[in-house]
Amino acid sequence: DTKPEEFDWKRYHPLESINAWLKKLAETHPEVLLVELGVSAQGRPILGVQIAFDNENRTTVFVESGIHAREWIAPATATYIIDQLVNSKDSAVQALARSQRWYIFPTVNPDGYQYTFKGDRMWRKNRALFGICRGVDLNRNFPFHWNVTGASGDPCRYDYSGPSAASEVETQRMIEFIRHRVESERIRTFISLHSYSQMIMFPYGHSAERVDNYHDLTDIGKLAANKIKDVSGRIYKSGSIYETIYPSSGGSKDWAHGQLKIPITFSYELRGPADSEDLFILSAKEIEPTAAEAFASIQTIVQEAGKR
Ligand code: ING
Ligand code: ZN
Repeated sequence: DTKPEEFDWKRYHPLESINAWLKKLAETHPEVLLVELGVSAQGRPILGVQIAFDNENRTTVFVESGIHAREWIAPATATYIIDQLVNSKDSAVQALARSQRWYIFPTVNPDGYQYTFKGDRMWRKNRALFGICRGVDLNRNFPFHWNVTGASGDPCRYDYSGPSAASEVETQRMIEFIRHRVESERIRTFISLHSYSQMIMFPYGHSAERVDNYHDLTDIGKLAANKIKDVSGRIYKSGSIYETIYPSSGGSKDWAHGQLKIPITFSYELRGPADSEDLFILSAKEIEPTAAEAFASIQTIVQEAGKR
């Protein structure tokens, strides 16, 4: 494990190291508050931070990552974003940090993440037990057009949607947390981080039906993808989940948009390696460039959200 003082973006860190770093950050920065979203099925705390400087007029951005255990670049990117918002010397980043309240949860599926370090590197779901198989795909478990397409009813499959909508404690805690704050703290932007495919996507996943602000989200997605091209030259595709990647239902951002009416909702598919058997295993050398391009484009999204 890595001590908080030695935490970096040159390697992937296990759950305990991430949590220790978050705690230390909260202890040493008055604008950072350690937040426990809840406790996982196996009893692990789901930790994240609130970053909030004094600002009466702010809206709130919610960032979720690690819902899929094996997508290690996602928590690495989330911790990079936290570090930038708190420690960047760039005045534009500082202004952006101050313009919002931020909730960032790097590992919303701590049991699964831990298991990818100690058991199976390619595990995706949580670790809830169903007879001979384990795990619900938490990004198929949200209660909005649950289990209508691109999800399985079989607990042995990688995309098992669960025995019922919001059956999982991790899903339930996220739902409660966001629902309680969506009005009072004006959550306007919701971002989830995944890998791999280089995409920036908005709802819906369950059907080709267009969201009410389809044109805004299309524009913002393109601006965000262009930002990445400027920063690193990488090409990210943008569009709705249904049109861009594959039909799927019960994802967190479909729920955030469709049920809670959070207007600006995007999910990222970050980089995967160009040539590897296992596209979830991205070299640690790519953490910094991947996180930097994602953060630059998230700045674009948040700025654009403020204009609409
Ligand atoms: N891809 C996502 C998945 O859950 C996705 C795509 C994102 C679907 C958001 C629905 C909502 O399958 C990966 N790589 O996990
Ligand atoms: Zn994923």
